[in-house]
Amino acid sequence: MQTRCGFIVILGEPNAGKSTLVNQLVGSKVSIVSPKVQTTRQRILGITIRGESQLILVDTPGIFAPQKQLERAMVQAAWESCKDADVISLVVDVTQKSFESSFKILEKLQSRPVTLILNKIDRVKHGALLTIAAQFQSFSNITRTFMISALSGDGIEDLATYFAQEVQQGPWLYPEDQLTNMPQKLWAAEITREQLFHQLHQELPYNILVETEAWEEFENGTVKINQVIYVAREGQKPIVLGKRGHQIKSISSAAREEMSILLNRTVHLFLHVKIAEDWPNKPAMYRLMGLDFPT
Ligand SMILES: Nc1nc2c(ncn2[C@@H]2O[C@H](COP(=O)(O)OP(=O)(O)OP(=O)(O)O)[C@@H](O)[C@H]2O)c(=O)[nH]1
Ligand SMILES: [Mg+2]
Repeated sequence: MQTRCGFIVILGEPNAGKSTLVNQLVGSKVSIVSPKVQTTRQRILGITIRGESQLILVDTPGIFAPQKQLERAMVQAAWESCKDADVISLVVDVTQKSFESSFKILEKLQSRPVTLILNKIDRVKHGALLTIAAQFQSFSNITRTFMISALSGDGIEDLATYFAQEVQQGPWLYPEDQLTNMPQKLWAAEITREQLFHQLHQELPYNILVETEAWEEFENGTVKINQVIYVAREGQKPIVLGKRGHQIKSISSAAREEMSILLNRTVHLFLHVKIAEDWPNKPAMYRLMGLDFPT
């Protein structure tokens, strides 16, 4: 068999549906998803096979005008993913009122060929979709346009077939059954962070970092996972804990349940909230997330 393999970078504004798309293509949850912007913080690989092609999908943090250090690190990670990409794709949320931010991303990519992915088509009428597609016509670096719903899976297989043709001939870089490059401990930290994004509000999820300190497997098949939730200021701790620990219990049980389902075994999850004063400005903390401190 003449195999093919390549890196397909998934770029887009925050909340465009990049992680949803990667999970849908891989057929498993490799990257966390939330209704809030800036959920994904680092580059995450989702690996999948179509025919003779191994597609290495690179989920990235959303691209926007960053202000804070963490935001700058995230946007930097997204752009750096393009360096060794075989295919660059741009996911656009068609429910947005303006596509200016997506146009800016396309301009920055200059002459590099881009696959345009219009996402969330389940939310707009067909006529409106054609008007939106027309707005991207002036970008001559767009090689193909796909219209999909990452959520329902509509249009996904045509996209996968296209990616499979676009990657170069060469050996597969990962074992056939590998779905991501993410270490288990980081993956488990992400599952908890997803719950923090779902259950906490305003600025709080953006000031939280989760570290898996210990992952212990027992002979009876159960797993014990210890994690630390770092907040950036003292005042944030009581909010994460909630009244009589109500909030942390709810976060813990939802994360534990999700881990149990995905790992298909019993998980015992222990969460501890600690204060790491002003951690978003501390380079050492970035390593825990797999991010470089912004330059
Ligand atoms: N209706 C609809 N919602 C979608 C679709 N794709 C994604 N979403 C929703 O859009 C929200 C954002 O999805 P994500 O996959 O987290 O978006 P992202 O681009 O990875 O976001 P960041 O990581 O923050 O940059 C979630 O609430 C998804 O359920 C779609 O095709 N249709
Ligand atoms: Mg994401």
